[in-house]
Amino acid sequence: MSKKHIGVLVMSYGTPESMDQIEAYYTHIRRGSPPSPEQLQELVDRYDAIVGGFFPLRENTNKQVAALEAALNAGADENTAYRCYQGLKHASPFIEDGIAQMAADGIKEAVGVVLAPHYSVMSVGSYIKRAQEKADEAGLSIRFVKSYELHPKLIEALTNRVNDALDKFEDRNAVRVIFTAHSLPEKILEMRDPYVDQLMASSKAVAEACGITNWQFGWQSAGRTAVPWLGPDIQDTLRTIHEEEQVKNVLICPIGFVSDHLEVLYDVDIECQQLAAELGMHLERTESLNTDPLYMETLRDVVVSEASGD
Ligand code: FEC
Repeated sequence: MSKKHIGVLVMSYGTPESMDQIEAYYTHIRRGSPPSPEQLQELVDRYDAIVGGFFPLRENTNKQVAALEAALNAGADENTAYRCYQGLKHASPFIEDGIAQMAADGIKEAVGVVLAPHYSVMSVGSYIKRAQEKADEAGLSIRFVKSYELHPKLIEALTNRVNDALDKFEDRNAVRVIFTAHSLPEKILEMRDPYVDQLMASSKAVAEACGITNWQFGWQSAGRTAVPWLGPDIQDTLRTIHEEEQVKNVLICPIGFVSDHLEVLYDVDIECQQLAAELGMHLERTESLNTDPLYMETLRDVVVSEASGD
């Protein structure tokens, strides 16, 4: 009996591959409108500051996709084979390229999953829309995992990360834990978007599993646009808890992200650390999930469950 091949479109934000690709990448994020020379320089400087010409999200996504494919096939029955394809939002191979490659390989049945656990129509929803449109064009049947913010293995992986990071402080009970995620334009609140509730649910589940009550939520990495974004921004939060509550020890857990990349390595590790130093605070960050086996098992479970129509 020949094996049933299931294609898995693993979608992620995407990152440039070299410094000279930053302009095209930024233009894509801005829906085709090129950045000004000043805006471009500012982004180039941020990439330069994190690793100087190396883009960690590329390698992390490659490793996550390879690890997921291995996990899927290790758990599959003898009649099923999974093949993972990358589909990136703002870089090559784009979401549409991943679908086209599946179709070219003769895949008829596929599942799409995003390397971001929380659904918003502006994030995961936009990945799904693009993939569905291309799949319809290619005659491919595809189902999607929409979110997995409370999967027990994801919560366990994050709980381990928070507990490990709390051990870096002298007294874990004297630490304010701040869960963060990428801000989005405030208009999502009028759209009954689940993003905020899902982030709060994950944060609460991790806090409970760690046995901590001294925690709050903060937004990070808001876009540089004229519209209002969800806040308060993490930097304002740090200033407020310093001034109003004299908090000295802070742990940031970027719960909305699953990899080391610009928004973690620059916005938290450089910007927030600089501010914490100015304020005399001890700031730590939880390690990113990257290829944490529990995260890979989470992805495997949600893909298998979607593939089987559960
Ligand atoms: O390391 C890297 O090269 C890429 C890091 C990166 C990740 C990421 C994830 C998310 N974003 C989300 C929403 C928006 C919205 C805008 C926006 C803009 C940028 C810019 C850069 C950038 N994002 Fe991003 N994001 C990353 C990087 N993002 C660079 C452009 C300059 C700037 O504003 O900083 C505003 C543009 C728009 O309207 O589209 C909105 C969300 C996530 C988390 C979910 C996901 O991974 O998809 C939401 C990683």
